[in-house]
Amino acid sequence: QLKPIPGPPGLPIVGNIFDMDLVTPLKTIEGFADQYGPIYTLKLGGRENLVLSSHELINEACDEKRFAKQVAGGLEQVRNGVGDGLFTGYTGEENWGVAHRILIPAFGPLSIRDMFDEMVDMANQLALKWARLPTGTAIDASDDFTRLTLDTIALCAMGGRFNSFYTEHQHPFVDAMVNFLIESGNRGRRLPAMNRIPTSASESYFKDIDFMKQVALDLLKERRENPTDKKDLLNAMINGKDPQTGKGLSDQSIVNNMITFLIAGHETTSGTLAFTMHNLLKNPSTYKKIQEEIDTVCGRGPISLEHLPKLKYTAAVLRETLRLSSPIPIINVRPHPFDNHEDPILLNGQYKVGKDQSMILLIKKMHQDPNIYGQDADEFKPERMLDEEFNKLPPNAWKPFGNGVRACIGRPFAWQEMLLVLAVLFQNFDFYMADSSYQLAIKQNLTIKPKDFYMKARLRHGMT
Ligand code: MNH
Repeated sequence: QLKPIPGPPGLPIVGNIFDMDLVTPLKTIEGFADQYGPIYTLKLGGRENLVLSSHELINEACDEKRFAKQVAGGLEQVRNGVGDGLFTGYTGEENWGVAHRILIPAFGPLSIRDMFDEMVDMANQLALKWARLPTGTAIDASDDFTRLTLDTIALCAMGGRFNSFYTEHQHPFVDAMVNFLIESGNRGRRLPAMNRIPTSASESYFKDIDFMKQVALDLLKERRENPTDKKDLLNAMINGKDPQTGKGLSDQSIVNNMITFLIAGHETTSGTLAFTMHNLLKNPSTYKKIQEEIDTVCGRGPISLEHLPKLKYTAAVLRETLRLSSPIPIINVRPHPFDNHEDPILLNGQYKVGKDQSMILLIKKMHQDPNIYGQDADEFKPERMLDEEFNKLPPNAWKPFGNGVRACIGRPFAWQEMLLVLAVLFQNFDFYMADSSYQLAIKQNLTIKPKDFYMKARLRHGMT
């Protein structure tokens, strides 16, 4: 029995573009989910998308035999800058497979452990900066976490020192990247013909792309001129051969993936850290618990790799933050392009999906599905994410790192970095909201972050 799929009516040809909040499109997409329910249609960029937000439907859409990642809309526009790099490779595209197989070991837990000392270096730079601020300075959390995570990925992955903590402004890569991502999103919502009109926006868009390429090329050139046997991502890309095809990566592919790592490797991690601080400061009992755990496990000496797996509550805090504030709130799939599908393709046996239809999985909304997380689904309660509870969650109920073969390759990297940073920060500082009446607002480009969230840091004892 086919059921009709509701959705905002929109206009002929341009669809729902005028319904969208231009600054925070996520607001509109979530708002329609409240209004139209767990599946609705949204017409953008000349395509009709299905937006799914219940666990029941998203669980079905995560079946990789039937559905696969779709690179469309804003993400397809990101290809203007990073081509067939890992994040933006089309399903089945050869270069994606080659890069994936070459890079999987380089992102594995063993390689990540080797990066620990460099991660410590960066975490200490952040702590030193905050220790030296005049008492009572309001810290823009998203801003300093961006410095931290960008410098960390550049150093650990490709041996570059961006030194963002030593300049008043962010590294110029950040500006170019932010504008590039915002404009990619805008282009993805427009009709293709509109994007061919030269405008000042498109002019600076392509300038930003050239700038990011130059940053990556400089790092590549530097490495070629000063070879090391460091086991990092850049060396894996320069020297690696795909075990399946014997192929290596072209310089163009290396640059595409370097920019991909510089972007994907810092936006999400910094957003998660900023949301984490916000959630802890808004929920004082959780703040107390994380500080106690870090004091007990790490004491006042230097943090070591062995401490990290013992930080059980801290891990739960991160999981709970990723649930409520998924920095990538949406992923896109479509019926698998290489599969002979049942006809018609049905979701839940009742909703018809077109063979080429885009499906927007609203992960952040699913993370508040009361069928999974109960009536208090919108509250910050890390206890529900301690190992025992976490491991009992049904399949595909917690998806901040995406799905299947296209899930995040940087997860162990991000996890190690975030645990370490929280340990260093809570060991050394007491934190306060700069403005206790602050209400969480969100800044969106490819990812979401807290907007205008300021906090204060006071040294607890001398620096450790
Ligand atoms: Mn990451 C893919 C979330 C940290 C590099 N990442 C994804 C996806 C999500 C995601 C969701 C899937 C996107 C999609 O389906 O379109 N990533 C995160 C989060 C964090 C994160 C929440 C931190 C917290 N990611 C990192 C880090 C790096 C990285 C750190 C690099 C060092 N992520 C990637 C790459 C992909 C990806 C590369 C694409 C993988 C692929 O498709 O092959």
